[in-house]
Parts: sequence; structure tokens; C-alpha cells
Amino acid sequence: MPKTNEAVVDAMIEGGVTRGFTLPGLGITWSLPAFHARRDDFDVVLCRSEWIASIMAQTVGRLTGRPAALMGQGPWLSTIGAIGILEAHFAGSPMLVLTETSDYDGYGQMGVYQTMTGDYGGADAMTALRPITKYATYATTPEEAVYGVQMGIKHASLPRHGPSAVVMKTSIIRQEVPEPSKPVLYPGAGYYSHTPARPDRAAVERLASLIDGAARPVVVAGNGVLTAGAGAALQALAERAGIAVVTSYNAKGVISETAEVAAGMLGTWGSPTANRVLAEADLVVMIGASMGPDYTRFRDPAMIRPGEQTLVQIDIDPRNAGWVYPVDLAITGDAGDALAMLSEIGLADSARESRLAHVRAIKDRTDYDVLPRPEARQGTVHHADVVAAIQRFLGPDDFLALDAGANRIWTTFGLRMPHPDRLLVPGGTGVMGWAPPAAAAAKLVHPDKRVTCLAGDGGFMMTAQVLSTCVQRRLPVVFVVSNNDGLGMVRDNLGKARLAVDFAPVDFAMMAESMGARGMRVHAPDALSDALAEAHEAEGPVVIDVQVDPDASHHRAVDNAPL
Ligand SMILES: Cc1ncc(C[n+]2csc(CCOP(=O)(O)OP(=O)(O)O)c2C)c(N)n1
Ligand SMILES: [Mg+2]
Repeated sequence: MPKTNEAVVDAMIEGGVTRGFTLPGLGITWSLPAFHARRDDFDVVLCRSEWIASIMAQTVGRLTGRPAALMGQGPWLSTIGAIGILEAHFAGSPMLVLTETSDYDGYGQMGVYQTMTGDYGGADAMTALRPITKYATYATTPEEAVYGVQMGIKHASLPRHGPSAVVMKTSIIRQEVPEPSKPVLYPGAGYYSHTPARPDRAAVERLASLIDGAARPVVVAGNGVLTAGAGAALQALAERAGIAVVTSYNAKGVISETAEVAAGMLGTWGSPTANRVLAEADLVVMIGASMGPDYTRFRDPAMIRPGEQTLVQIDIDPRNAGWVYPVDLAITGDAGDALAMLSEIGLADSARESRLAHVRAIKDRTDYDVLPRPEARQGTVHHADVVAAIQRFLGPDDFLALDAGANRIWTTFGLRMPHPDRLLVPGGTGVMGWAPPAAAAAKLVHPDKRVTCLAGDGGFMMTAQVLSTCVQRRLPVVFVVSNNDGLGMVRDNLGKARLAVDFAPVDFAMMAESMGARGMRVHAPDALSDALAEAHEAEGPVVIDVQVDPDASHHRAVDNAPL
């Protein structure tokens, strides 16, 4: 008879979960023999912390649309491991969390050590995970563990994707699954079966006629377009009819940002062009976009105007259409299905030229194609120089992961992603320390693509240990560290009242070398392009420590101007 740990691993593999990220402890240590037995079918990636493991698992889910597993001991997974789970929850990435209560063989009621059962004096893994997951279950028998994994995979994989958690009572992990089991267990396939609900044809016909009647229609593309893999379909339709496309942070670059119809990312930290194109629209079609405050300029009443503009929202979850703005038409459905139906119904192209001319005029007025290049102090570079170098470098096979801070604000403001579906961002939380593990995970998923990570010194230091994993797994990722010796964005916002923002200097090139990676340093704007090219020639991971002017402000890249 199989043990719980073996049956759980079998259920994961049967459900298509074949990669897991971990730093093991107690119940997960007890599970490792079962993973070892199936090591040809399941890749266990050893990480340097639960925090890093959680971000790597989330990124794999985000890139593949299938859950990866995050495995770890209850006390750590539900605390430091919560970061990637939180991002998966906010950004709708599939993930299966496998953890346990750390009560050993049943001592949860009798004094406290690591205890996560919810018993007196201890803490409660279920209570910690429930609010940040779509589905969470507490398995106190072998059968509950197997069925919980099956339901976890089901919930994580069905739209809207998200994280699921199975919290096993530790004592069951080494127990045998009774034969016959009670309740009876079935194979997973029938549980995962799913036919998507198709958008309502009459509603999509109404949308087609609204678009045909609009002078300046705009699509706001969100994470749902990305998840549906519908960027190409959106771009084709928009180009045929001359519809402008602006995006959320998560969906930045879901269509080529150098396309005629693309007007960039919305929001205070986005492109002024996008904000104005939206403000001047007469019809706004929001697709798979939750309309979060970061990209609506905190619900700027001048940008989206219910009653004055016609508002249409398409979302896979009916709760999300008409969530933030009252809409004239709400359509339930997958972004890809809705776009396919719209394309089949057909859109008039008679207004195409005048619509495109309008977008072109706003682009010219707002300098869409011009990156400002402020001067940096001698021996340093400006954030804008980093953006310019990355812009020149990016080809069709390049993934770019972004982190947080002034370096990312300059990038979301100034970088035009030339090729679709190549940007990776923590668009749910905006958390620091996300990009380094995300970049490593992207390279695991796409070994044939080039992957570059851009992070500040603050963000990079949080999860830099992933370098060691890149060395171990032979992942030649290039990490560009925008090193301004501090929390640049916060420092900038504080002005003269400067406190808790300056770090002691760190040499990230030396740090890289200590972990077996290669380190480089860049002090001048012109050197960065060469450094990027050289770093990507290397066999293993490379860190480029870029000395960024600590006084380089992000304010020039912030769009707070009235619309
Ligand atoms: C984990 C986490 N803590 C705090 C913040 C708030 N925050 C956003 S950006 C930032 C500064 C980031 O500094 P750094 O990574 O060095 O980038 P820089 O602004 O210097 O380019 C802070 C503290 C956050 N987003 N995530
Ligand atoms: Mg910094």
C-alpha cells in the first residue's frame, strides 16, 4: 500500500504538476523519498529560502498557465513563503502549495514548538493561507491529502487562476493509504475536465456596433489578455480597425509597444501617452483588467468618465466587470474567446485612418518615442541610461523581469517592449526582490531564450541568493543591478527628511563571484550595452553592478500632470 507522501506525489504528477520549488523541513523532508522515487517525472528545485521558492513557483505558473508546486514546512511557508503566494493570489497565477502543520507525530496540543495546527499556544497554517489562496484544505487523513491535492490542482487551474493550498497534518505523511480507501479515491482526470463558458454572442455583437460607431475607441488590456495568450489576436484586431491599446502593469508588452496602435502602459508610473489616449477616448473596452488603482491614476476622475464615455468590460469572472467603474455593457468570458468572436463578427475599418491619426497626434504631443536622458554625476549612470541600453538590446527571444523602485518606474515609463509577451513583472503586489527569482524561473521554463533581470540594489539584495541556484542549475541569467546605495524611490519622495533610505555600499560583482557567478561593474552610460552583450555570451549567471547616480530622481518619469 502506498504511503500518503507517495500517493500525493502520484496525484500531483497525474494532475500535470511536474515541477516543485522547496527548501525542505519536517513534513516535506518526510515527503522527499516519494519525490526521489519519481525524480524522472518530477523536478524538485532546491531553493535558498521559501521566499525565493514561492516566487519561482509563481513565475512558472504565470509563464505556463499550469500550476507549479511550492513545498515547505508550515511555519516558514505560511510566513516568508507567503510573498509568492500573495503575488499569485493578486495576479491570478496558478500554484499548488503543499505544506504541513509541523506537529510531528501528534504533539500539537502539548506545548509548542513550530506548531501550526491552530492549537493553544501555536499558530495556524490554514488561517494564514486561507485569505491568500483560492482554495485551502486541511488534510488529517491520507485520503484527504490525495483528494485535497486533486481539488487544489482543479481550483488553481480553472479561471481565474490562483494559488491553492493543501495543509497536511504532519503525522499522516508517513502513514499508509488504507486499501480500500474510505472515502473512495478516483483518478484526477475527471475532476479537471472543463469547458469554458463562451461569451454571449448578442453582447459581443452589441460591442462590435459600439466600436463601429466610436471615433476614438480604446482597449484597456489587463492580465486576462496575458493569461489567455490573446495578445496577438488583440493586436491584429486593433490594427485592422485602428483601435488604440493601453495596458495595465501586468499586461505591459502584451502587444508590441512599438506597434502603431500601442500607446503604452497606464498609470502614474506608466506612459503619459497611454493616460491621455484613454482620457480622450469616447469608447473604453476593458479586457481582463481589474482596473486597479496603480494604473487608473488612483481612479482619476478625468481619465475614465462613466456616463460621458461609453464603458464596456469583458472579464472571465462576472464579479470583475463593473467592479471599479459602472459600465454600459458587461461581457463574461475569456479574453481570447471574446476577441475571436469579435473578429468573426467583423469590425468596420472606415474610421481606421482617422483613429490612427488621433493616436499618432497624441504620441507626438507626449513624446511617446523619445526617452528623456537627464545627466548623471561623473562615474555613474542615470536610470534612463539603463532603460536606453535595455531598449537597444531587446530582441524577439529576450525575456525581461522587473522589480520595484525608481529603476522600475523609469522602465515602465520609458521602455517600449518591442516584442510581445516578453515582460515579467510583479503586477499584483509590486513587491521588491521578485525579479531575481522570477528571472531564474523563466530561464528554467525557457532555456532557449535569453533572460535579463533588472532590480535595484535594495530589491536585489533581498533575493540575491538565487544566484547560487542559478549556478547549481546552470541558468545563465543576466542580473542588472541598478546600484544607487539605497531605496532610491523612497529617498526621492522623502526629500530633505532623509531617514532609513541609505544603505552601506555593496559590491554586487564581488557578491556574485562569491557564489560562483560572474561579476561585472559599469560606471558609464556607454559601457552598459557592451556589458549586456558580453554577459549574455557567458555560460553561467552574470551580475552587472551598474553604478547609478543616487540623486537620479524618478519624478521626471512620473505622470501626475492633469489630463
Ligand atoms: C518587500 C517590499 N518592501 C518595501 C516595498 C516598498 N518599496 C517600493 S520601491 C522601494 C525602494 C526600492 O529600492 P531599490 O530596490 O534599491 O530600487 P531604487 O528605487 O533604488 O531604484 C521600496 C522600499 C516594496 N515594494 N516591497
Ligand atoms: Mg536602490
